[in-house]
Amino acid sequence: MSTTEQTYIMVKPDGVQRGLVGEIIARFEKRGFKLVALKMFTPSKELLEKHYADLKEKSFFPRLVAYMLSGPVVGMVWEGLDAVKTGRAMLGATNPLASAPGTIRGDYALQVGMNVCHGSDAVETAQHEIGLWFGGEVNQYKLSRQEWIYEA
Ligand code: IDP
Ligand code: MG
Repeated sequence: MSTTEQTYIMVKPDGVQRGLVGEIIARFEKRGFKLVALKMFTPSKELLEKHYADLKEKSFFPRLVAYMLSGPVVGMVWEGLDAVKTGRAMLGATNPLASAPGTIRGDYALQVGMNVCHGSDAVETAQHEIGLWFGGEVNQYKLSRQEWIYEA
């Protein structure tokens, strides 16, 4: 667990269409995480197949790729203490119906095939995904509010 851990968070096409980009960014900002990369993408099928390579044998894989191709997505990298696990907790469960209120999916989604937002599931996965989407290029800067978020 480190204060410079990074996670890849991506607002999916339904989240973009439903006007949830600002809301999702605001939640990570307010929690205390530092934004180090942000971009809207219209991803290729090949990129999505790489991003979801671990799921390619699943019956829902073609539908998942079609869903992710249905509009632009907004990818971002957030940095901070335990960012990967905390990001997943903020997202909620994969199935929105099993997500607690107060989580992103628990507040804004109902079905697993339309669950608004992606978050990396492990530190190594996050690094792999940041490589895929941003070529590993993230910004380095000091966040002035950091001393009001982390103990000395
Ligand atoms: P995660 O997004 O919570 O990490 P994964 O198991 O990695 O969940 O699945 C990736 C995405 O694939 C999910 O967010 C969801 O959009 C979709 N998905 C997962 N399971 C199903 C399913 O059973 N039916 C349809 N889509 C699914
Ligand atoms: Mg996953």
